[in-house]
Parts: sequence; structure tokens; C-alpha cells
Amino acid sequence: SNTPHSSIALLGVPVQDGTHEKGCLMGPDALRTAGIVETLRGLGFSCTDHGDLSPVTTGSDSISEPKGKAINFAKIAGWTQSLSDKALDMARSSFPLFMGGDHSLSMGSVAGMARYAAEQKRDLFVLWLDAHPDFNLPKTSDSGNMHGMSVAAFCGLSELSGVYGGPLEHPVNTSHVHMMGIRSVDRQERDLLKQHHVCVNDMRILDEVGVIKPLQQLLDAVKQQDAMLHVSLDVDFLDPSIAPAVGTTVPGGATFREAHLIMELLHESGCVTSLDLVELNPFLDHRGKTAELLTDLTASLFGRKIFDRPTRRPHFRHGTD
Ligand code: 6HN
Ligand code: MN
Ligand code: MN
Ligand code: MN
Repeated sequence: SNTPHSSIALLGVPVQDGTHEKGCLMGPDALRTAGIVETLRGLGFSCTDHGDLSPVTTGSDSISEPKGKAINFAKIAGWTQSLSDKALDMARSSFPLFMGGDHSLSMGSVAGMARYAAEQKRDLFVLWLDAHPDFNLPKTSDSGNMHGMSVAAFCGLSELSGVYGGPLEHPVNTSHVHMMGIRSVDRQERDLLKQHHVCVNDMRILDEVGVIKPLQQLLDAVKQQDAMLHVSLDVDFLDPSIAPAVGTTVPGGATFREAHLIMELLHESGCVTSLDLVELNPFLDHRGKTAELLTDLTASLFGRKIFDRPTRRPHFRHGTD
């Protein structure tokens, strides 16, 4: 297998305080109902479901709330600190798979994986599959919803360090964050992304060159540095016609095959070391189809193929476009 671990650890993170829309707390159970554990076992992995995480309660004295708009800041801090510890623990023995929950989850999952990478003396890259960059700060956010601030948080921007209870010891380098599928960016968020040199592949790039080239650039960098790679998949990366179960649908998302191709190529790369499945809101789903699609995409990431292929695709070789 191309996956570094033969054992997968699943964790439900039923956080929904990062968004205005209720329903994400049902996400982990919808993925379980769609058969995610059985699917991964069917692919030959040993699979442990760690159940659902509980947030720690952070006393208001230990929380320094930022200036600006950040709704439920103390609650998100509680989830983030709890999850960062749990992620580090899981990563020491397995491939961690985080089932959300809204996208504020990544403040904890990515920070925990960055701590693990530091233990291993490796760098961490992040592939951010989303309609949104989630790079707002309390002072730039119009909504105040913290699921729109995750990347800024785990990259160590000081305005959000309160969610970690203080300055982040192992922030992710902003130039190690590669985004794909982006098509809804707030005005000041756009400036911040440029200022911090985040690699944004917007939807226009996927239209023009497809998914392979930008993905290959990321994988080349990861391999060259022997780095770790965290994948964060927001449901709204996908086109709403195939994935309706999300509170923040944006038209013009990735197609069924674009999404599967990304997962298949990620599997073949052998680079991926952790995964978030986030923003699934089962209250908005049609007969479980979004939960099933996420389960099938996860299966592709872990090696399910349409048909066996003896070697890698020729144009997926190093240095070839
Ligand atoms: N997500 N940029 C908008 C905001 O409210 O800050 C949308 C954020 C969406 C968050 O997709 O995880
Ligand atoms: Mn998101
Ligand atoms: Mn580096
Ligand atoms: Mn999004």
C-alpha cells in the first residue's frame, strides 16, 4: 500500500460553534452511518473509531479574546486545545482521520499534526480543498464565524493565538499551505493571502489546467523535503449539485471525477499523513448522498481504484506535465 500506516484512527469532532448554521454536530454520525469504518476495513486497513471528542472548558481568565468579530471564541478554543492534544496522540500510532464538525476543527487537527511533524523533525504541508480560503482574522471577518479563520489560526497569526492559549509553538509555514477549488474570497482576506504568500489555486486554474498540475507541484515539494501532508476536505469544495449537505454552498465547484482524481493521485503519491472531512451538515443532505460521496472519496484516498493499473500514469511522473 502507498499509505504509510496500516492502521487508521477515526475521531468524531462534532463542533458547530464555528458556523452560524446548525447541523454539523451530526456530521461524524452521518459518516459512520454511510459506512466509513467498514469501507476502510474492506480496503485492508485496521480501523479504530475513537468516538467523539469532548472539548476542554477554557476558563475566561485563560482566554484572551481578540479585537474584532470572533463568535464563540472561548468554545472554539476549548475544542482546539482538546483536539490538538488528541491529534498528536493519534498520530504517534496511526493515520488520523478527523470527522467534522465545521471547519474550525482544523485549528486543532492541523496544530496537532504540526506538533507531531516537529517531533519527527519533518515539515508539514497542508492541502486545503475548499471553496473558501478560511484565512480571515477577527478584524477582517464580516460574519465573525470562526470556521472562516482556521488557516490563519494554524499558521500562527497572532490575532488568533488565544485559541491555543498562547503563541503557537509549531505554526504551519504559510507557503506550505496549498489551496484548491477556491471561488469565494472576502475582500480583506484576499489581501492577507497575498501578504502571507499562501498558494491559492482558484477554480479558474482548475478550469484552465485541471487538477493534476497544481497537485503535482505540491507533491513534488512534499517529496523533496520528505515532509508530511495533511489534507483538509471541506464539503463545499465539491459542486453543490453532487454535495448539497453544507451550509456554505458556492456554485461552480469540483466535479465528481475531479475530486476522485485528486484522491487517487494523493493515494499514489504515498504522501498523505492525515485527513479532515469537514462541514458535512446532514440536516441539509438528500438521502445521505453527500455522506456517501465523502466516504467514497475517502476510499479513493486509501487506494480504492476503478480498475487496477500496473504503473503510475505516465504524466504523473516527476517533472513531467
Ligand atoms: N468554511 N469567508 C466567509 C466567512 O464567513 O468568513 C465564509 C467562510 C466559510 C468557512 O467554508 O469553512
Ligand atoms: Mn472551509
Ligand atoms: Mn520547508
Ligand atoms: Mn468552505
